[in-house]
Amino acid sequence: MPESFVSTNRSEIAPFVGKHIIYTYENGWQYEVYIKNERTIDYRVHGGLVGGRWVKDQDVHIVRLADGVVKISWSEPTGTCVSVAYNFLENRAHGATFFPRWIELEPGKIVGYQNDKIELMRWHRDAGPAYPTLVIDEFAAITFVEDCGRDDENVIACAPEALPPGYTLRRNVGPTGREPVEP
Ligand code: FER
Repeated sequence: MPESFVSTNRSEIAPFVGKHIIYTYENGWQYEVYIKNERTIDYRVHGGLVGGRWVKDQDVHIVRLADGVVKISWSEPTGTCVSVAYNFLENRAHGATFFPRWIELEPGKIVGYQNDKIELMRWHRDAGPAYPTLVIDEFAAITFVEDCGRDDENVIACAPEALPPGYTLRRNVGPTGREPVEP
């Protein structure tokens, strides 16, 4: 393994593996994430700078911070780095995303299905410009949560625009985030 995952503790993060969530940042950017296993997420971007982007099999580091609170961090083939803390007790999240300058200049280059163009992404990453880094630091409200179990390739399996209308509007979290989630 090229990276160390020394913080990974399988039993501590077991409650989070399989979670599938939809959340919207206060700046309006909307994301959907499936925690596929202890090392991997799949995700789609439904709105914002890179709406239409979707990614499977992103290697991540997952750590438990407290009961119901998990932090997931990763570095992408584009050079973007992300660290997001999800609080499932209050259904809130906080993400810090560090975008290279080339993505801020031309966000369209990373839209679409990344897995078909990993080498191109690495090429852009190395071509840059990398700096100055664009830091996006935002809170988000989680509006949908379900448990899909581990390693299910069908949870995130198509482009955001191929989903049925209203897909991201289904919500099972109340307005304060603290109401019980429907079974
Ligand atoms: C998130 C914030 C940013 C997230 C993904 C990103 C999966 C990735 C951004 C990018 O690659 O452009 O909460 O969740």
